[in-house]
Amino acid sequence: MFQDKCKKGRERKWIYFLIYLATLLLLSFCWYATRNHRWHSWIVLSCNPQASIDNVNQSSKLDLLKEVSLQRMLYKKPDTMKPPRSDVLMMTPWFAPIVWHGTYNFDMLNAQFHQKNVRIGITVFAIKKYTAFIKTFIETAEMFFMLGHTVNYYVFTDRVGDIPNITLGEGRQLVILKVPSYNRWQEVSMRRMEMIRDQSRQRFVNEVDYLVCVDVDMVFSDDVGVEILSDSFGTLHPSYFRASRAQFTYERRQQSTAYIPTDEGDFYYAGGYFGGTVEEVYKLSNFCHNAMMTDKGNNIEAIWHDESYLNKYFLYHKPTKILSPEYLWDNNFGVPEVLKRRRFVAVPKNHNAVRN
Ligand code: 5GW
Ligand code: MN
Repeated sequence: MFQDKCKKGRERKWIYFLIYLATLLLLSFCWYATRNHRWHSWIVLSCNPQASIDNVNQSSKLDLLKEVSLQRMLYKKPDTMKPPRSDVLMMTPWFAPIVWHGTYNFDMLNAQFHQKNVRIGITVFAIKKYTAFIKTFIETAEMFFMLGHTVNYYVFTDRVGDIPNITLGEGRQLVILKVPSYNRWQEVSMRRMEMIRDQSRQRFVNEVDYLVCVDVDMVFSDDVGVEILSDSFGTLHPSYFRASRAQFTYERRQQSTAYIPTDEGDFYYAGGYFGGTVEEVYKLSNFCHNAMMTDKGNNIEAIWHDESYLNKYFLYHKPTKILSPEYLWDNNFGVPEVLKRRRFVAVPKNHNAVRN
């Protein structure tokens, strides 16, 4: 009798223990499942080479790859222990090259881009009296800008009749886009983003691979080639490339969408020179235009107009390449030692004459 009781007690203990275990298992399962774990993070596909004869006949994007390869070239070996320039920053912390003379081999880059048959669009705005700058802009671009490549000049203007006839080199053409002119000069400058965005969608995406978006009150005075091309690129502003964060003239009012706090910012990018693939320029110009419209609705306009919004964009969408001030210079600042080339230089303008 006593032994029987003991046996029953032991059995019950076992049952309790098993129930306890089952509950524990159930609870841990629930916990695991709710934590969004996937029991299986892999899938099994059958890839039997014997059975893949059918697959060979199916086309793949990779079958259409074009080979890009260099010919034999003679050049000085890169020195792992010695950077080509030690007086300037050549690479950002997010591994975007900063393009300075002497840091790249142009022949290598040019050969690669040639094989890709790259098409480049350069956008420029000549509204009202700024049509006066178009002739020298294009004439000097014909001497220095992307020589040997396919180039489309996209001239946005309100005065189509003022655009002169200029003979262009082979593979180069001029496209004139008639646009409205805004009264306020700030608006003339800012609306460029909207027009670049709209034309990127409608036209540029079908006609070119890269876009270079620049000011028109400029002349080319040295080579500007494929070394500038990348998914997205900005240019160090000639006035601020040595400046501290505190000196950057970012928008500092929190009410504006262009606001950048004083403890943020990498560089001060110039509004007059940016670019990239059509897709990236579309994203950039769309962001800037939308930010401007939001501010307009709140009766605020960023301190340096489109440039302020561009700087906000590049703070959180880091450019994949950065151009040194060689690519956007103003001779009023002299010629510092670090500047080995002046490739694109501001035309001195009589502000009163041209702005009224
Ligand atoms: C007019 C008055 C004041 C400021 C800008 C304009 C203006 C600019 C204009 O009347 N027409 C015009 O086409 N623009 C476009 O905006 C040009 O492409 C010009 O290069 C660009 C930026 O204006 P900029 O060059 O006067 O600005 P900053 O900062 O180079 O002096
Ligand atoms: Mn300008």
